[in-house]
Amino acid sequence: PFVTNILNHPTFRAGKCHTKFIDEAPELFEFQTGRDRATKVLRYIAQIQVDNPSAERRQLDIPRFPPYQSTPPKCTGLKQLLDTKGPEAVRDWVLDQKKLLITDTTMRDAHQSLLSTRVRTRDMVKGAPGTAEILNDCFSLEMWGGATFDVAYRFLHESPWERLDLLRKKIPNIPFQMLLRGSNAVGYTNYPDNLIRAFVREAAQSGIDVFRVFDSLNWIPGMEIAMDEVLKQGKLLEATMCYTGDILDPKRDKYTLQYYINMAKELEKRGAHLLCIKDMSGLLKPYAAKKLVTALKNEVGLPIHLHTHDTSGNQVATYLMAAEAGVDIVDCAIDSMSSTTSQPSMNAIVTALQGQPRDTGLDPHQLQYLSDYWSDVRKRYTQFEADIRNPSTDIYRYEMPGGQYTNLRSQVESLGLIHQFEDVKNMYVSVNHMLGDIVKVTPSSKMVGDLAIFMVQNGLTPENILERGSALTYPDSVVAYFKGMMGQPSWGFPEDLQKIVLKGEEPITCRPGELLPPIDFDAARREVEKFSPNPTNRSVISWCLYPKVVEDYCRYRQSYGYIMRMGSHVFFNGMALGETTKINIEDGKTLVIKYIGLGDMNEDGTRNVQFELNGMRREVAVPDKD
Ligand code: 3PY
Ligand code: ZN
Repeated sequence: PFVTNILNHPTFRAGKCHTKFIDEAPELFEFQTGRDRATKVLRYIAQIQVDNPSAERRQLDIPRFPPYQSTPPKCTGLKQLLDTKGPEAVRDWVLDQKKLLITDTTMRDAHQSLLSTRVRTRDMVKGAPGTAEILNDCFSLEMWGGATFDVAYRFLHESPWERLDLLRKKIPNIPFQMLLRGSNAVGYTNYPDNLIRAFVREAAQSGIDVFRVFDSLNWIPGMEIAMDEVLKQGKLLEATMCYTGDILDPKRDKYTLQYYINMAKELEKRGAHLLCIKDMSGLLKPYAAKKLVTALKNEVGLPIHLHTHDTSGNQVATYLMAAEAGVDIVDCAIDSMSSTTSQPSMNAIVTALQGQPRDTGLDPHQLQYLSDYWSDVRKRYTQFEADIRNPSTDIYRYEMPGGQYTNLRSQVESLGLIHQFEDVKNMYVSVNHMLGDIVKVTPSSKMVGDLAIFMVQNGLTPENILERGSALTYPDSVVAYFKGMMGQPSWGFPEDLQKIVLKGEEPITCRPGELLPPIDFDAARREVEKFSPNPTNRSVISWCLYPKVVEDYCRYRQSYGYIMRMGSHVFFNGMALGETTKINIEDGKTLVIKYIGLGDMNEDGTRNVQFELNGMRREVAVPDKD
C-alpha cells in the first residue's frame, strides 16, 4: 500500500518529487482504504450530532461565494525581491517608496481579535487567489504566528505548517509575515534557546519572510536569540517596541517619547531591517502617532511599520497622522474583518489616501471583492463573535490588547464570575499600577488578567494583598512572572509582593533561556514516534512547544482523518436533518454526505447515526455519553 500511496500522491504524479518528499508527506503512511477514510469523516460528523442532539441545526442558507476569476499568480512581487536580493534590498526599497505600504492582517490578527482565532485554513485558501492578485502591491500578509499556531492544532485539528504550504502555493508573490513572541515563540512560556532557533529556522525554510519579534516586557535580551536566528536565515527582521501609556500625558513618566527613541536606537544597532511600533491595545492616539513617528524618523534610519487595534475608533485617524509624519507601512484588515478590537479598515485607509501624496496604489473597487469574500466567511463563525458592537474609548483606561479585550469576558464567564466582570476589568487596571505600570501583551497581559481574576475571586485588593495574600498559592503565570521567567520589567518587580508570591524561591535576573536545558531533539523525536510514525522536523518542533496539544492533534487525526477540507459550517455545527454536504477528501475524490438522523443506542454505549454516502445508506456508531 505504501507504493500505491506514492504512485497516487499528487506530488509524485506531478513529477515534483524531491529528496524530502517522503518526509513531508505523512499521508503516504496512511494505508486505509477510501472506505475507511469516508468512515472517519462520517464518524466526525456523527460525534457532533450525538454530542449535541438537541441543537437546532439549520442549513446555512448563504450561497457559497463565487471563486475569484484570477489570472495565474504573478511571480514578480516583493517576495521575489527578497528571495533574489535579500532583506537589505527590501529595506531600501521600502524606504524609497512614496506610497503608504499596507500589511494585511486579515488571516492572523484580525480573526485572532474578532473570532477567537478560529478561521480555518480552508477559508483562507479559498480567498487566496483573489488576495494574491488584488494585494500584489502590498508589503506583506500577516498570516502566521501569535495565537494562530496553537489554536490551529488545538481547536481546528489542523497543522499550522500545512496552512503555510497551502497559502504559499496560491500566493507566491507577497511576503508572508509572522508574529513571534521572542523567547516565548508562539507560546506563553520561555523556551530553551535551541528550540527558539530550530523554530525560527523551520519557519523561515517553510516560507515566513518577515519576522515581527517582540518581548512582552520590551526587554531586549528576551528578543536576542530569535532576532539573531532571523538574521542568520536571511529573512526580514522586524524588531518591535510595544507601545503602552500615552506619550502626550505628562503625568505618565515611564513610557515617554525618549523611552521609545532609546529602544528604537538599540534595536537598530542590533541589526533590525524594520522597526515596528506594536500598539497592541490601540492606545496610540492620532497626535501621539504624529509626534512619535516624526521623532523616530529623525532618530533612526529604518522603515517604520505601525500596528494598532481600532478598539477606540480613533485609529484610522492615527494612521493618517502617522502617514503625514512619514510612517512607511501600516497594518490593516480587509474592512469586513476590521475595526473595533481588530485592525483599522484597509478599504478606509486606501480610499482616504486616494489621489493624495501617500496614495497606497491599491484599488478600492477590487478590495470590495475581498471584503465581500470575508464577509461571507465571517457568517460561518458567528458563534465565535465577541459581543462588541461599538468603539470604546474605555480602552485607554484598561490598556488591554485587542485579543484579550474580546477573550477576557469568556474567561471570566467560564469561571462563573460574569457578575463580577466589571470588578475584574477594574482590577486589571489596579494590578497594572501595583506591578509598577508594565507593558501588557502576550504573555504579560495574560498574567495581569490571571492575577486580576485571582484577586477578585479571593477578595484581595492592592491594599490588603501583602497581609491577606501571603498564604495563598498564586496562578502559574504570576509565579513565573515574579520568578523572572517572562524576563525583567524595565522598572523592576515590587519586592514585597514578589516575596509573598515566590515564598522563599529566588528570582532570576538573567535570560531564562540561559538556564533552561537545551532540547535533545533525538529524544523528542522518539517521544513523538510513540504516537505518530515517522514524524517530520516540524512535528517534533511543534511537540516541543506544545506536547499535549500536538499529541492530541495526532491522535485526533488518526480517529477522524483529514477533516480539514470539510466546510466550516459542518465542521463546527454538524448537519441539519436532510442536509447534504460535499467534501473533497483528496484531489479529485468527493464525498457526498446526506444526514438522515440519529439511530438506536447500542449496548456498548454507542449510538448509531445514519447517513447517505454517495447515494448509499451508511450507519456509523459513536460513543454517546447520555
Ligand atoms: C499575540 O501575541 O498573539 C498578539 O497578538 C499580541 O498582541
Ligand atoms: Zn495586534
